[in-house]
Amino acid sequence: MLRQSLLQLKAARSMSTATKTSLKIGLIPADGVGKEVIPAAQQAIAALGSDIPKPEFIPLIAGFETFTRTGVALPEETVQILKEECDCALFGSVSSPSKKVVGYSSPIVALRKELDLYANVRPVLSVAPTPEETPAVDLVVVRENTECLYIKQEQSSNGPNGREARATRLITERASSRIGKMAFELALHRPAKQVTIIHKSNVLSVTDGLFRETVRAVPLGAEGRYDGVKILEQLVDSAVYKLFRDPREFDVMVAPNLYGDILSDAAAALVGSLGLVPSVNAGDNFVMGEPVHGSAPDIAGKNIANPIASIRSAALMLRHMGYAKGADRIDAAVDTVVREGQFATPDVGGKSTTQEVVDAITRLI
Ligand code: GGG
Repeated sequence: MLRQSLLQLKAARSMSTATKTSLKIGLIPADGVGKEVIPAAQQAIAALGSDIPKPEFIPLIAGFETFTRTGVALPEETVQILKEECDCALFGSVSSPSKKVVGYSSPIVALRKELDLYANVRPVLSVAPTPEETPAVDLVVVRENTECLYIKQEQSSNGPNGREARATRLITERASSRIGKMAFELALHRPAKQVTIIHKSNVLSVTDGLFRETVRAVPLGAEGRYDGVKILEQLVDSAVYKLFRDPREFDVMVAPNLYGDILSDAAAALVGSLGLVPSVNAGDNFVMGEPVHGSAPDIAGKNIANPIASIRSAALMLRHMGYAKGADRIDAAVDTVVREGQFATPDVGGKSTTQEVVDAITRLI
């Protein structure tokens, strides 16, 4: 089944799920529409009944609003509870200001680091008219999550041309190798079995060159494990062009942090809305579901945000932990609601509220 091939990393994980009697899920809605879509995902998980251990939801705070209230964007207590008490988590969306605010730093970037969630796995899949039909878009962006320009080492100074600003871009062998492995593992379980390395090493030959070389070397040290996986590479700019011309050329796309962020938002346009695209932030010991969309302040609080990206992120998180049956039930319910089209939020051309869509999905679960 297509859905099952999306994310089957559990074999490579140490997380033992078989004996759990409860599942502690940290909920961090953060800012804007996060406050509406995370409760939606909670409602979908709660509807699963005995297909997963009894869920226990732990509300946690982070975000720009938390910063304006408390002076801290990611309270230590949130990190501590996630590390010590939670089995997994769901994060909503954050509204970091575009201008520097003294003392503020993005809590999602920090969380990914704190929990060593080194991979952001973003499947982009169009809903087929019937389960048997081949979807027009079925790809996964595997985004490195801990380095690149997102290490946030920026400086400004005055120079002969006025103010100057510089940012350090970090690419390491370790991070490139482990994200490469994640991409190859995913590809192994997908029908097309193809990894495309996204880079710009014709210009950035040192940083992107290292990323490209290291990912390419992953199968060499894997004792034939990835022999059936085809490796391609594509410069990031032409990858975007190809993505829009013929998304079927891509299966698993593995990219440094910034390219992966941009590519996955772009790919979302191919399936109708950012409001449909889920992700998980995954490490070796923890997984956190997160819709790809941001906090959408223009529609926040209006009960019209699309809850599907969050609900699918919950399914992806459960699948990653080995709860395939629960994940399948959520995905099947979402597929039916999307296909039938009776309940749809305005971003995908409908008139329904967030709650109406969640209720329709939950009824089917
Ligand atoms: N759920 C994805 C999300 O919140 N996107 C916006 C984002 O990544 N913002 C980064 C930030 O505000 O720090």
